Amino acid sequence: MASKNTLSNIQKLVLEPQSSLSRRRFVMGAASAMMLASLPFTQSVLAASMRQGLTTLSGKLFDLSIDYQTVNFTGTDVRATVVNQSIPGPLLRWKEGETVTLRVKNNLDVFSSIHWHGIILPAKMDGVPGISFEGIAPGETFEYHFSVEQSGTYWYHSHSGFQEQTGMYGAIVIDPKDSDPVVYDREYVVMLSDWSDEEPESIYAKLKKQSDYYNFRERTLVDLFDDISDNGLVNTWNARAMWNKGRMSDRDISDVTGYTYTYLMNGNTPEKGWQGLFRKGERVRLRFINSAAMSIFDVRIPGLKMTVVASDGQNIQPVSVDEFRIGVAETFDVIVEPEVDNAYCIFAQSIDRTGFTYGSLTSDLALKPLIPPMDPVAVLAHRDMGMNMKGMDHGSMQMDMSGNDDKAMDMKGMDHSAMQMDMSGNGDKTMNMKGMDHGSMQMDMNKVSATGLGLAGYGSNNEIKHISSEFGPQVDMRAMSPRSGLTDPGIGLRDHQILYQRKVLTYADIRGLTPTRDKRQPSREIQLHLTGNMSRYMWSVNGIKFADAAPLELEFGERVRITLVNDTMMTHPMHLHGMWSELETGDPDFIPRKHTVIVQPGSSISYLVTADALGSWAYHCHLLFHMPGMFRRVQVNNA
Ligand SMILES: [Cu+2]
Repeated sequence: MASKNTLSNIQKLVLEPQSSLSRRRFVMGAASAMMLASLPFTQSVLAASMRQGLTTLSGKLFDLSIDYQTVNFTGTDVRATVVNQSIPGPLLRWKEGETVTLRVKNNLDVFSSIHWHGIILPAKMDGVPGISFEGIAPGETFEYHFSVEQSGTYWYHSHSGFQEQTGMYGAIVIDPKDSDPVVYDREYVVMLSDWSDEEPESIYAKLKKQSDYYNFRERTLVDLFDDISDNGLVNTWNARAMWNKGRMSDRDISDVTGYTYTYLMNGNTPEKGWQGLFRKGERVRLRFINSAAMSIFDVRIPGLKMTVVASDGQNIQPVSVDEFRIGVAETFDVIVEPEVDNAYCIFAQSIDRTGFTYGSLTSDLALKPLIPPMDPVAVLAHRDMGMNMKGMDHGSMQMDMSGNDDKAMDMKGMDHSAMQMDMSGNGDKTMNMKGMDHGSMQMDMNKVSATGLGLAGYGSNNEIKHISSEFGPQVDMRAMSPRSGLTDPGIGLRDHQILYQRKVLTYADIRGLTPTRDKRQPSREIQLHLTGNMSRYMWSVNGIKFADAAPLELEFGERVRITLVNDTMMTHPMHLHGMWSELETGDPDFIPRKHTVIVQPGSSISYLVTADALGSWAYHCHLLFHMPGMFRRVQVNNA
């Protein structure tokens, strides 16, 4: 581990918090200004682009069929469920302002459905069985018909059973009605997914029986002796006792891992690798979509800076990064500008480092890219349990230091927890949160509204409350002092700036490109806790699983804040259908709109919602096997 030789770097940063922060801001600001200047609103050049494995369908009328098909990704023939005979299904290309009709024929012997993820449309076209329609019966054709009021990168997938895991997903690209503010010469969709030869029902049953079935990264006796020699017996014992008491594993990052999953890029296994061509000097737009059932990916292209230009289909102020985390169902568009002939590796490793997929962006199809090794597996720390670092004993601090994550935090674990995170080079102090001792320090106190809610754009000002339904055997953890989910690059990425000089995207970096549409203050706030009992593999919201929960009622037209508090040790990508989730990243004038928001373990995050879509909508964790429990119906009623 490199923990010792990075100490001095961390200390240096800690000593110069202000200068390093303002310098980072300056650099970012300058880069953004430059990008914007070089991005006049001119027509983008849509060069003839090659998409291996993705068939593109465009126009206004689409015939899609859902079928069983035998596929072979690993050497074994397995039955898949597919759209138009391919995995992924066809890439659908729409145009903003047009009306599309999609006739979807279900040839399975069970009900099926297609949900258009991130598309704003009438409730009955949303495609969620039991919420917005009945589902598509075997042998039936359902006709979806709606007008397309947005542009960008999206995707579609089945919302029936676990069909998504067995191949039912595809990309959607919507060309803007007017000129595209993002200029590029060539574009590719990069669709990431996870494939298993196991039936999803069998994976789920195994998790129910033994939640760590796929986790082979539990600590071993050898680790124990390493810890003791590094940290001493007492400290190690204290640290271990805490984890054991909670019956939790500090390496429990993913429920389902590379043990059963093969990670795919545009339907290609890592053995095959996907290839995209470029000519040097071109601006290449890569539209990343995470269409996995259960896998969160960390993406980078060694040797190339990525300028993130869109998040969940929505243009953002360009941010230059070396790496980003993409939660299940999120999309990010990036621009890369390779200046030399080469084969660059588009590398996507799973959050738990049990596997990866890759493709190459190459000037010559004969060239093979250098595939980098995966980064070390992260170890969960106290902060991931939403614990305040204050008042922790030295034993626990020691434990964190033995890991390969969180070093910046732990160095200062003694007091200024909020500032700590910023020192890792990814933070942004100006919008810090609740439950943190120094969060309020940076906030302009005048900006706190009379209602006590906190102003639009800045997130919640309310206290974190664990309500009575959160107590019981169905919940095995509650975050006592949840951190901000904004400034944290996430487990396993926090030290990448220091160790590898990789700038990792955080939500705090995201600003909308166009001004906030609804500038109203929220009239109320809904605090929702993401809860679970890990060892029983039970997932819920506020301790109540979907089957027992009342719907969440919104009044048509109201502006509401939703604050999500993650009381578990897993990262949950939360997806609200039908309406935008306007992430409060600290700039009320340029609030970015998302459809899926990652909530980091032991952290909280807030977004605003304008309830402008009548009817019944789904709201859930997008991890397929969390969805049965961690799900709510959202009902938007006429006032
Ligand atoms: Cu989840």
